[in-house]
Amino acid sequence: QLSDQEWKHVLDIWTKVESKLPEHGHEVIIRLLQEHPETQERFEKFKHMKTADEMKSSEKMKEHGTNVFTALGNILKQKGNHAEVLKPLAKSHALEHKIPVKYLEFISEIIVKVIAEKYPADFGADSQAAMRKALELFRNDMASKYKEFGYQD
Ligand code: BLA
Repeated sequence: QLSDQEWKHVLDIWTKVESKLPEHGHEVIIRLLQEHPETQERFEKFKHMKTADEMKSSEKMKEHGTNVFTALGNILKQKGNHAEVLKPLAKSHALEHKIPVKYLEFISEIIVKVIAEKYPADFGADSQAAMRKALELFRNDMASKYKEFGYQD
């Protein structure tokens, strides 16, 4: 779990992220698929795309990035009490999309990197560490729900 100070770091930087949430979400998805091409195979609607330019001009991908960052923001705002919000997400990711925890690690690293590039002055070492901790908590709780749903990655 995170301290009050750590949650404050997480939610303060998230306020900045929300000023351009669709753009930042879109960029994270593009970087995930570019840096870890195996993740692209999980997306029926994106797996045919060949170039980063194609991804950049895709409104559908921007929409997915928006959904992802909106969901993540809703989770972070629960400050750890996210069981209810996580359950349907863990269910779809375990049974429908089949997303290994390793891929959640990939996207977590990219989220921290992209935020650090966009907001260097507001996302110092303490804030980065707090965000990493929040994303780790999210992943751990996803992983235990995966087990409940019988998904072993
Ligand atoms: C779909 N992913 C979704 C949806 C949400 C998220 C809200 C739509 C609703 C649903 O199907 O449950 C949420 N996705 C997230 C969050 C993160 C994220 C919170 O990436 C990260 C913090 N999902 C993953 C990862 C992959 C992934 C790492 O967490 C990629 C390998 C894939 N999510 C994925 C796929 C869909 C999806 C394939 C279905 C997309 C579609 O066809 O519409």
